[in-house]
Amino acid sequence: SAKLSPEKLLCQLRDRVNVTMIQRSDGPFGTSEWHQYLPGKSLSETVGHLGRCAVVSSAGSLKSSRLGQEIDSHDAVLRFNGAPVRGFQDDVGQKTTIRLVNSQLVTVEEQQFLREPLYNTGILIVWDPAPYHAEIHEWYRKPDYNFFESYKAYRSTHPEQPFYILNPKMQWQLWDILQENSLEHIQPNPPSSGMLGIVIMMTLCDEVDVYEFLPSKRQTDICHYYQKFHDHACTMGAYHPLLFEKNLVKHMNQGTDEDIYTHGKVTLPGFRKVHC
Ligand code: NCC
Repeated sequence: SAKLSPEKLLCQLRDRVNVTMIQRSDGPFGTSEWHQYLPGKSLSETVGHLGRCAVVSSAGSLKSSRLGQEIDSHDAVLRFNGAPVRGFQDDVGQKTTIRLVNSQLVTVEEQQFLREPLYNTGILIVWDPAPYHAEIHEWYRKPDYNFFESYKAYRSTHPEQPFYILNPKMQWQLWDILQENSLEHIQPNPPSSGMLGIVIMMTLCDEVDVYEFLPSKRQTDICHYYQKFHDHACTMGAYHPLLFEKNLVKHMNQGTDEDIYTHGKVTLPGFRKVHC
């Protein structure tokens, strides 16, 4: 039910969604205290120019997919939250270049987050649901989860590991495009980590392969490939507008329906390759 052509939609995403990380110049982060915590280099400086990238959803349908080698053949791999690789390499690969985590994990599961070696690989990015188009000051005073202390604690113990805070502007710029391209009203909740990660990789890479965001023939109610927990809402969405995100991604897919069915794979162009 998307209204724009795939080409126009890609241009809208490229031109209206500002993927930036919190910097020292962002209002409340301009203090000398924050100065010692925020990474000095920008994300694009840290990762460099990336060619082919993979985004690996955490869906249960990755189980028994044997996609590991294919995923690892990419220049960079993005994973989400606590999604493990150890013990699951055959299905999800072992490379982790970027891990996008939500602020709930960093706060509610703080002890695990600070201790689990899983988080010590690659570049970390944390995001927090902000009020609709809120100013950065307003969000800073009232984040959805107050993850700032946990972020600082992690930075103190792992000063060499790049760890960014996603600028919350992005989530609503993306949500607006989701809403404009859907016939129904979407609940005003931010996009899922999955959708945010896809757009982050589109800004960094020439081409992005997304695995099991659109479910393959292995579609299942098992929520995650790493847990025995069943919930239909994991694939369809409850809080996040996941169904609308999936429709949008399907609409922009440059790969084949066959690739979705057999590999759960969607191919999207990086914004550098989009000509408007
Ligand atoms: O489950 P979650 O998501 O960590 O999954 C990461 C992304 O993978 C895609 N996904 C996942 C499962 C599935 N069956 N199909 C999928 O397409 C989604 O795009 C999803 O975003 C999140 O988005 O951050 C989320 O985080 C969890 C949870 O907070 C973390 O795993 C940390 O424990 C949320 N679950 C709960 O709060 C119970 C989930 O709603 C969203």
